[in-house]
Amino acid sequence: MKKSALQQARAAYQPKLPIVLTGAVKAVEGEPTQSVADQEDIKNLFPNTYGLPELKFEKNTNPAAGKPINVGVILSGGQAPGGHNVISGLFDGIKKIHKESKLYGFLMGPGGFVDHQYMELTGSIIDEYRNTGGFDIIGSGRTKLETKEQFDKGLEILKELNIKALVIIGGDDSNTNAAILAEYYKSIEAGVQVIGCPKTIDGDLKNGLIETSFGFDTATKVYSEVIGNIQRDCNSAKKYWHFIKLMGRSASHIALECALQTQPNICIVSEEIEQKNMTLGDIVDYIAGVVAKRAENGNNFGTVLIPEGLIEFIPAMKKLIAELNDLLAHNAEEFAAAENQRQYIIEHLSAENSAVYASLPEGVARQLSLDRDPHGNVQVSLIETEKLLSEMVGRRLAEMKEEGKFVGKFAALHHFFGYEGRCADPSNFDADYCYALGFNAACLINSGVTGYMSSVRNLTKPSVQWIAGGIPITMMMNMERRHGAMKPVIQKALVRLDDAPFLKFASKRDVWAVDTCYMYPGPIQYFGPAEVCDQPSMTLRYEHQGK
Ligand code: FBP
Repeated sequence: MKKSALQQARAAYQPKLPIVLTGAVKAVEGEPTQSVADQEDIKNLFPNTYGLPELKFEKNTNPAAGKPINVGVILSGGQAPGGHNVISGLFDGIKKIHKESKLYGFLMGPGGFVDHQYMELTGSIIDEYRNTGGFDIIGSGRTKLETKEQFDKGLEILKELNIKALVIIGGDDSNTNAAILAEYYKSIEAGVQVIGCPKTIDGDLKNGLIETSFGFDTATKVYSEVIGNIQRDCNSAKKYWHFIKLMGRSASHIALECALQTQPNICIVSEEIEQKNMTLGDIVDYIAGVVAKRAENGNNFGTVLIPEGLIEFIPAMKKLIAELNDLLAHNAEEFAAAENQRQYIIEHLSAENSAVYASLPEGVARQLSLDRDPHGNVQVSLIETEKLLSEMVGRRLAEMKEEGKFVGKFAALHHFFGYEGRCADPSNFDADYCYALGFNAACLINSGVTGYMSSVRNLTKPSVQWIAGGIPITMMMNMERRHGAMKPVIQKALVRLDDAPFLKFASKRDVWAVDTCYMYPGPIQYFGPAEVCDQPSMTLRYEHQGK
């Protein structure tokens, strides 16, 4: 395959490992752990893997000789920059344990595991993909692993290939699957370890010991570059308001990080909308107010960042979606057969939710009733919130004009940034972090544990100083309603309004709204001074400063 000059130079990049992982390691046990909530329920559901201790790797001066081990790997869910480096780190890690070790990749996500679609990942294949973006080495998918039949079917191929450990690289839902699989294999003494790795550009799979999920750093840098470019265009032409929706199914971490990097006029944070019990009308009034204020100063241009998940956080919409999820889960066939599906929903919802649903524009209403993803989530990336908001703002401004409260012009353009950043070549941060997560997963396998997530932390320090270990996945779990029933799932980490990144944004936004304070971060740099190339996300930096 022909490679660009940058691809060739990146292929030669050697990710930097935490110093502790460069030699032999031993796992040192910390305190036993508890789940974040619903301890009794989680304990009962995970009798074999609940309450395990945190692990931290330390130098081992007297290591035992390693034995060859066969390992399987699955990429699960949405793409995130750095997945290939997790796999190359894992490959190098198991080869370091013993050069006869083998790595098998299951194709197109968990589905490939169940259907026995796989390939052996050899050194020459791995070398083609080092430091590259994408998940194309083996592909990814969203099949949910949840039934005993799937687990048993998967076990057949693990036995056939003599695979003793399976690494699942995924987000909260996929790591929930990893925990359930680990518990099941332990309960039947299958002799297979299951290890998870924290992946998702959304940045919502984190806690004290998982400081960030991989891919967030690169994706937000890509989006911030483009937002910066739009802002420069906007400040040059001075005639458009740009409504920019940013990916992130639920939490607003991506929008917030991009706001910190680019200083737009407006950034909506879904978690704040929920906490302040705001309506769609309140959000529209706020945006229209800023547009009018800027117009008074002759500035008929600006930028608005909108998190993808906003709709689900507007309290009235949240209630509606919860009831809609149950309605559709329990009446799937009847709904599918209904002649007028909108009418069917209006007739079957409670009066309050029915009124909200009926008031929605046709397009949004239809999108809310479309198929859920395999984990039961509304596919928010299909809902065009950026257009919905700008249309409503346009209408509000027309009213304000009649009342003499708006004197300017309003012309809106729309953008949605998501897929543009998910497969970018990983930043140096993600290249190092992902390689370390994969290599560390091999160390967890070598320690014999199961039901753990690879944990690499101290991430605002140079990568050689990072701390490596593992945390029991059950520690991150609680009970939530999914597909109409209570299920154990990893708790999503939403933006905290009392945490440093949001507080920083909140302290600046009024000035950014009225004045034009745009920042232009420019493209990701891979070679050059550390302050240009190796800075972690602002979210991570503020979170660490805040501690
Ligand atoms: P993961 O949670 O699987 O990492 O995926 C996140 C995400 O990129 C969301 O930001 C987005 O809403 C969704 O995937 C889009 O899904 P799809 O790739 O199936 O279109």
